[in-house]
Amino acid sequence: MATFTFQTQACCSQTRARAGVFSTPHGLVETPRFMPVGTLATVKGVTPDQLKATGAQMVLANTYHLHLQPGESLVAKAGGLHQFMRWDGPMLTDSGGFQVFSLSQLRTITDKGVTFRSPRDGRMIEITPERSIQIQNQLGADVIMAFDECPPYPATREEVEAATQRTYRWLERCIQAHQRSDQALFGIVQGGVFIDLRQKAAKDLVELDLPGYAIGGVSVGEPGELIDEIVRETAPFLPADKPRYLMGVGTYQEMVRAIASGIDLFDCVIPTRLARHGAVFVRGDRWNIKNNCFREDLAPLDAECPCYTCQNFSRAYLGHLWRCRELLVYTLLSIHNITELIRFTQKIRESILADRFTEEFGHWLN
Ligand code: PRF
Ligand code: ZN
Repeated sequence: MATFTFQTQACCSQTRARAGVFSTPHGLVETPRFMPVGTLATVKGVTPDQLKATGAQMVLANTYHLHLQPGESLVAKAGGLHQFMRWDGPMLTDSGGFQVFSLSQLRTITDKGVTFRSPRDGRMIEITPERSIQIQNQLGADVIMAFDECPPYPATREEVEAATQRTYRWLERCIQAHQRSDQALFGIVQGGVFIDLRQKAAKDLVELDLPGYAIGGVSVGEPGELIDEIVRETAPFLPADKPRYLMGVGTYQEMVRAIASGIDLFDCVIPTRLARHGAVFVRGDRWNIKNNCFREDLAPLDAECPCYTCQNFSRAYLGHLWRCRELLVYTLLSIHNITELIRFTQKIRESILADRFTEEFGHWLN
């Protein structure tokens, strides 16, 4: 079954960075690459056509949110997630485990699964590994994620070890429950900040020979240096011929450093969330469009940015829309921010292909 393949096109001669192509039933993903998040089957404020123009290839959605509303049965009835939201490119769904832990109250975790109170209507909901896979099979994304337990930070070694072992037992059940060969099930490495637990988890996962692997449980409040160390010490244990995905990470610096350790895929809500607060990424920096210094500034956000926003509108116009609370500003800032983060990973990709990664991006690594 060669529905999913990952081919390495180039490896950096000085770091573990690599450029590759991940092939899915809905098209190719050129790596390294940032994936925009469309939690509720929409990347907030952006139409699919606009999303395509940002350079987005794979887009993420969330099992937890879509199960709560509108429910996987409706999505399946509509023809699956691709058809429902009209995104014809590659898609990935997260399993819901992490979202239950971070978003719901009154949750109880047992070996069986997780029970929590719906924030919508207060009824009790149970998600087990089998249920998560069943829901993801119904949603129909190209890549589906294992149901995992992401321990908080800080947590004791005993707590993290128990969560990591449970995540492994859950993964075995996910593999058993998975029904569709046109969907790739990725395993998730947990292990908190304990490097030996991470490495053991990675080795155990690799034996299951999955089509891709993720590193989860990072960027949950630990210092940035720990994220770098966890990724640096874990990624080498994951197979070179499968994609590696660092979950929930998407700042410039974290991405460059993780790419240098061999990570291929990233996702983060940051471009759209910041846009809703008026914040924009401009060439490695973060500005706010509300700032008075932009009031009469007729330049685009970034003269070198190819996005629709920068090709058509000035900082003064965007600031004007913001001050008038015009809805269009969310769309325009989101388009720019998504384009910017994807373009950043795309430029890194090109530098790896030319073996110029450390020359061009080395200043991010120290
Ligand atoms: N597990 C899952 N999704 C995630 C995470 C995780 O650990 C994270 C942690 N950064 C983000 N999204 N399933
Ligand atoms: Zn732009």
